[in-house]
Amino acid sequence: MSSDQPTELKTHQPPAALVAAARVSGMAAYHALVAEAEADHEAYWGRLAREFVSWKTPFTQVLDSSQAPFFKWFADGTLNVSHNCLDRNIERGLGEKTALIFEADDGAVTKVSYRELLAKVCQFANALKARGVKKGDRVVIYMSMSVEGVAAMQACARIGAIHSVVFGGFSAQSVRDRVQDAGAVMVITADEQLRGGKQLPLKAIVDEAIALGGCETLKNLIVYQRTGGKINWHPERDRWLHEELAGQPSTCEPEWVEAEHPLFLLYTSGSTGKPKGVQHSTGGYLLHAALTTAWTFDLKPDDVFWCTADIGWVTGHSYITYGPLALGGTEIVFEGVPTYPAADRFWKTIEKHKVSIFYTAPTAIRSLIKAAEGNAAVHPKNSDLSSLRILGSVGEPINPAAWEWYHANVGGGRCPIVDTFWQTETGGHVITPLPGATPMVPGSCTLPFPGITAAIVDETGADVPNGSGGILVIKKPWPSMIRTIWGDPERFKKSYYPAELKGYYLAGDGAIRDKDTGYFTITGRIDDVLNVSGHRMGTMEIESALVSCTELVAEAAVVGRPDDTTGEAICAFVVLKRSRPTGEEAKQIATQLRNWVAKEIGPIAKPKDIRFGDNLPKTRSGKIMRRLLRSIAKGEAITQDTSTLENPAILDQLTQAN
Ligand code: 6R9
Repeated sequence: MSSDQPTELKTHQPPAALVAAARVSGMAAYHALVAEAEADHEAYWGRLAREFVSWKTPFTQVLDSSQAPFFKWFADGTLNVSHNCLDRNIERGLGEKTALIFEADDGAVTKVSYRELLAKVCQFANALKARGVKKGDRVVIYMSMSVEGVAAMQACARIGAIHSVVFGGFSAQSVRDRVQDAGAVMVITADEQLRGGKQLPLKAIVDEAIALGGCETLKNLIVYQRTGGKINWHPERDRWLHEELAGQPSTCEPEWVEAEHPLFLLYTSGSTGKPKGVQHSTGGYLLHAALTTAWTFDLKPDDVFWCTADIGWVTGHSYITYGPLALGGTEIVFEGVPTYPAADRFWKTIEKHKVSIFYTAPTAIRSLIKAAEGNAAVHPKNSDLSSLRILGSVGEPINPAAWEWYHANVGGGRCPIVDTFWQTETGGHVITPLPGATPMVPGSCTLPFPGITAAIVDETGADVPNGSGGILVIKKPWPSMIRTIWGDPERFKKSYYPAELKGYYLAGDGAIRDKDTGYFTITGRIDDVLNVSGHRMGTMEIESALVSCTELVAEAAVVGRPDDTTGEAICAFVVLKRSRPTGEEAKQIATQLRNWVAKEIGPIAKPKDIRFGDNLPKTRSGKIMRRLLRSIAKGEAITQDTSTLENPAILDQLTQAN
């Protein structure tokens, strides 16, 4: 994306009417907040924690750095997240307000008020307690988008159980690994999920995961009946959700937990090894989820908010299950896919529910641009999108061309786009425009959220001047930061607080700040993490999945290459145990390996390209030279120094292989 650096692009000012009414109104207000945080970091966060969160016992200390980098926020305060999201809104008079608008795959709509959602969550919480789930227990949730999925998360929060949602596209092996690592006592799933008119298995995958072994901590499996499709039943272990809920009281005293009590684990990919369980807190996490929903999305009482992410990703946690509900908002929970029944589903759904704030991923926008260019009938201009006032983007850099299209065709030229940079580990937005303040430059996530001390440094932790790229860090701790990696505090320290970076949080992305504006542009991961359609995947993870096909594969190296639609595409270079296949046979084996990876990790990890070689380019010391593989994958001429290569001839072979 070097050809479209933001400095050459025009700046878009937020519309005056929006600025006038915004929660953070104008750049002066933004700078005042930044200055307040700079003057006294703790006082600033303490003030906001009192304003945005309701505490059972007020905290007396904001930040405890005594065991850095294991920071504690608001540690002696107690609260309950589900009380903040539900009861508190009812106390404010919002009981009859719609909390969730469930838009099913087939277009059926179910509206759930705050009062109804509270009753459902309480029943669910009581059902979990009846099965022996208690504070601190881990519960894996493997469900598609549903009211029940949101309620399951809130119910865990209500009783102090720690949820770990696993995205419905992950394989049995991945489910097993997560259940095992978390030591989960329960899995909540559905019989099947509905996506794009198709019924896809969920319960059957959990059965398979358990059959793989290693899930000894698991006592119960609760199954939400979504489709009524045929499933196997293990009466000693499996329970229907509707039977568990029947007869449970619709009130449940919240479990008041300490602010540092873990709210959830969410597994995400890193540069080495298996996915790691990112652990989030209760108090600090809730504060940032609520605060960013208020300031980045300017959420107001009349808004209809729609975040299209899945609850299996952090975006679904912060901007479906927690942030909007903490503010008493009304939001869409969407079960389907953007292309069903046609590629105008997003636009028709915005029109149908008069959505005013719409938050999606660049990969979805790019594929809908393609669809609209190929078929005028699904172009957003055929839908009434006048209810929209703010648009958002998340998950990967949005290229300026997609930004401009989104702005003009979806936002009618009048809606600011908040390009929100953040990570599973950060809990909420860390660099983002504020819609009623920040002038926007397409392709740039602009400026740090007030109170987030984002900066760009070199390998020694020294600041680099604007205009020079470097490593993105966050200098001071912030309330919603990752607390640890579940069961592996050493890995937490090594991954995020490496000794050479002076105690700064290492994000894992490269970035550059504009010389004049100081605006940040993310240049991509600096580790071995790929971003495919906004999904994070470790190259090592895919490599180990490939080599675990021991019958066929001797060695594999995985790299990313740019892709117009998915951002990055997965490219695998594979050495087989047998001779190098060509033609039809190569195609067949490639298909077999793709399916293998889908089984090991999930379909999202299937390599797009698989190339076979007699060997891989290696240095004399035996290191695979991934930078050469990246050039080959991109189809670039190799200009790098190859003198340290042991086997230079392999480059020609891999370049030609397909
Ligand atoms: C929220 C989420 C995190 C990684 C992150 C970065 C990329 C996310 C971005 C962005 C550029 C943005 N990323 N948002 N890159 N601009 N607005 O996506 O969390 O799944 O943990 O991914 O995604 O590379 O490090 P997660």
